[in-house]
Amino acid sequence: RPTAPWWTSAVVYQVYPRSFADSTGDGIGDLVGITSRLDHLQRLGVDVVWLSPIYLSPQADNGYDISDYQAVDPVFGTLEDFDRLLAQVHERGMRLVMDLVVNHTSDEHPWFVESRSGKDNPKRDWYWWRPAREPFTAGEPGAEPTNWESFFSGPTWTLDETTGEYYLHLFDRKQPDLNWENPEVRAAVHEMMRWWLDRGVDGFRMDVINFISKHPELRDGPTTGTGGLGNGFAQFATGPRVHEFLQEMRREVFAGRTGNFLTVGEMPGVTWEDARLFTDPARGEVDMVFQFEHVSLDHGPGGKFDPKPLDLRDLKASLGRWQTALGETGWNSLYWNNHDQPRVVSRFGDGSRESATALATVLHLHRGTPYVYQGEELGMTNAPFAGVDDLRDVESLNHFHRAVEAGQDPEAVLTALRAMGRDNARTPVQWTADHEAGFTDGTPWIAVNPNHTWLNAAAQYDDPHSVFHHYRRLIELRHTRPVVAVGDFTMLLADHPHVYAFERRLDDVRLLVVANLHGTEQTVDLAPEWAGATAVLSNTAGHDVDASRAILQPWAALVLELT
Ligand code: ISL
Repeated sequence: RPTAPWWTSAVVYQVYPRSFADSTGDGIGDLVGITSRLDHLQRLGVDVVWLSPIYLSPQADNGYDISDYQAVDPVFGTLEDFDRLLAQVHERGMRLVMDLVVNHTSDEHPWFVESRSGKDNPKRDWYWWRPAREPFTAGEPGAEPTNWESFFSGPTWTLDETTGEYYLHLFDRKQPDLNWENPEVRAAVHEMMRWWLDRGVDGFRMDVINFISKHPELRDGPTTGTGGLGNGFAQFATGPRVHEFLQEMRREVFAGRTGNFLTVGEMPGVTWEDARLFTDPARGEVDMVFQFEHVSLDHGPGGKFDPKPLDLRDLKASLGRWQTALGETGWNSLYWNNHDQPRVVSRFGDGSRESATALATVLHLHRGTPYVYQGEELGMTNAPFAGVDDLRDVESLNHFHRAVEAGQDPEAVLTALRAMGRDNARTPVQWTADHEAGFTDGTPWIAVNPNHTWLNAAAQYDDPHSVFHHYRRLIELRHTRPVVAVGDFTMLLADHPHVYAFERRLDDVRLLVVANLHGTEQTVDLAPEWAGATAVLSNTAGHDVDASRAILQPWAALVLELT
């Protein structure tokens, strides 16, 4: 067996800077705040910090709209603050990975300001400009060059009055898509990446990187969207040149550098067949994908804001398929949460400490690289948003206004946003029971969850049964047991509606993971050889393993070992 790369036994921790820790009292988290809390990460034992965007930005999408890739936004601090954070992360034996958002820029980026200034501008072709669709006149309804619906509601095209042409934006109108067909665009991105690596960063998490190659004909998609709009996915996802672009990036940016780097391709909608190509080490594209199949299983026919209950069998089928598909070649990320997803303990759990630790056990015992999203290690929950005024996210606000304009009941729209909205992940980290959860001395940009009075880091440090310590033990298990990192995976009880069970095996070492992901007691029969196994880890919910039968209290999770 070839030696596994370092990141196969690593755990990544995602920091969303706006909501992590505020050192200035302006209510917005910042780099100095992050640096002041590195003890927390070290205690948890994570290997890599992924920093969501800190670059100069109008903050239309909380920094995923960048106007200068080589400057730090003043709300987060200065480049010197960044260098100090990086040095401190390294000092503590961790690595720092930057968010690379290069499918699009901000409309306030100088590249776009130039591009929009005239049809003859040398940077015109750096973005996707198209005239109105025949026979329409620019500005008329239906004149957009394609029928595609934006991820953030409405058409993916906005008319620019200066030249009377439309520009493409898969996300908000303030996030115009770069034209990667143009070699100057690619060279500019490579140069910027080298600049950050020269500064000492350890790699990149690449935002929607499977969208950078579009089919240049830009054809209409099936009209499955809201208000007659279409789905352009087949035209912009995993386009004809995406593998070429990623191989070129690897060569241009990483060739000749020594170090332990990490590249992660965030790829909404990627298939496992394509994921295997993207992460086959022999092809030199990215180290791992970050895919969304398992967090789309509770989306109804109307999409994420039309949620339906999760069927655990679907979750097992999805995660199990990815384990098999990337078993020999390729690598996957493992996550329940990021800054775009509702909190898992509210979504697939029941809000309890037991459900948080049971879900964590299941995820962290899969093969792949686990990601912990800030606050997840505390069991932070969704937020009780009272009304639309409590929401901040551009996706949620756009959806609310369009849905209500289209005649939907505002209360019903809010109910869906409460369950699925991205702001659930973005409330401030709950450090203490004090004023604003110890996040800020001022007024936070988004309300702190009132449950911080009992759900907070300070309360958990001294409690060995806390969610925090359970995550710490799971991370330690991955570091110390090669079977967790690289062992084979076999799903068990695939048809059981409430119990998630699987086996991991490496040479003579076998681990059995059994978790009751339901609020009622469950009894399952195990293969007879497990009768003599020893428990390596369990959460606080009770269980009883007698001979080959396991009786599992609600949300009980255990890991057994056979050697
Ligand atoms: O959460 C989503 C919207 O329903 C996803 O489709 C999400 O937009 C998608 O996974 C891409 O996310 C990334 O790019 C976006 C940014 O808003 C997200 O925060 C980022 O993670 C545009 O840069």
